[in-house]
Amino acid sequence: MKTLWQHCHVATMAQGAYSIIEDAAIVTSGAHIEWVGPRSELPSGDFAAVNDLNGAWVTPGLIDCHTHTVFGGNRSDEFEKRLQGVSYAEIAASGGGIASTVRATRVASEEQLFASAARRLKSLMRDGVTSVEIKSGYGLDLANEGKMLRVARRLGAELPISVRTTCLAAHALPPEYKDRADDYIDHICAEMLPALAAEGLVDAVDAFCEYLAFSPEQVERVFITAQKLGLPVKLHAEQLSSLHGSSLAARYQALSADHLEFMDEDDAIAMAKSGTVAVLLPGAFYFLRETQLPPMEALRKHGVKIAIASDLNPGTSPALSVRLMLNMACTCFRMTPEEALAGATIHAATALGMADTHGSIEAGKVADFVAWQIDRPADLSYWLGGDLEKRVVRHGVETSL
Ligand code: DI6
Ligand code: FE
Repeated sequence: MKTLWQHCHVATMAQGAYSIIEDAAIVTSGAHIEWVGPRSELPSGDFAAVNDLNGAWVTPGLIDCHTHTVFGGNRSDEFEKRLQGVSYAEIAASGGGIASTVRATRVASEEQLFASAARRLKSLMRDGVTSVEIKSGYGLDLANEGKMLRVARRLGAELPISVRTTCLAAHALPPEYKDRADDYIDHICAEMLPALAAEGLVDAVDAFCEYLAFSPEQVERVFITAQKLGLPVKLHAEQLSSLHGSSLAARYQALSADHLEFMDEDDAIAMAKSGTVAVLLPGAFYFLRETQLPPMEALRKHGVKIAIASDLNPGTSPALSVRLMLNMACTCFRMTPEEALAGATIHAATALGMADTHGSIEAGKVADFVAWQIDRPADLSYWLGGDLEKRVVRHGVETSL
């Protein structure tokens, strides 16, 4: 069953650039793209349906490659405190921060977590997101990390969005392990990761490498376990200080290292060598009112692929729009709209290990795309949020929310 989509321009995002085809046509066959090119070269064929896109600009479906969408409660109370001058680190040290979300997540039922996460996810989807990564990391014990990951899987099964799960058990120290971080890491490696992986709940393994979380040595033990289980790794690194977690991630061929404000040029060289994607999270930078900028010139100079994601989480980035993140990537990090869009499509797909099938509009890939009623692709990082007129196609089928 072939479907023709025409009267559009396409920013294919192949090779990480707009790679524009004007007056284009797209042929989908089932869930896949069979052909894309200038309409004048459209191969003849029988189409079960012909869709007029009314002059839209078509881009790949947006991919949000770093989120903590599943969590209990929220932390707008801490937001108010921070605005009165209390720092994120001080709030964390006094039992708030991640620990307060852990408490709220542990007491929430799977049903409650599903309902609140579905609301947030639908907000991202209304903004053109067709694939998302969702991390655990607010359960911090086997039962509750499993609960979070099952909710993430269920979101992917019940909503028209592809979900990649990441186990972030090494996000913070649970209260049961106070002052025993090494014991908690042992528990993650010996019990939690093997059990969660055996249940098929884990697509990748992440950790928070930071002075207020886990050391590079502790992270390395988690990576070694992940490797034994055949799972790819990624890392929260260099967000608040420089521990060279990004170089460590590169040594383990990590899919990505994320945040990175405090990384240096040697880290960039290591990441370029291993093909580790730099995932920048402008929402967290903005929301924490950080001033240290990620080293854009070093990343560009060494050819590190750069992705942009929402980091949707209750503490540092309550961001419900990827397009708003594209704007912030441009205004805060001085990225170009083209780099930003590549960061939420093809490079985000690479950061999730799914670039063979997703992230660009090319024959053979999955037919996930958005037809935007905009004047040019830069509009996607120009408007500050809002609801742009669009049609979203996932797996070759137009979705509605
Ligand atoms: N870095 C972040 O920005 C989030 N986690 C992390 O490792 C913050 C999570 C939170 O504050 O709840
Ligand atoms: Fe994060």
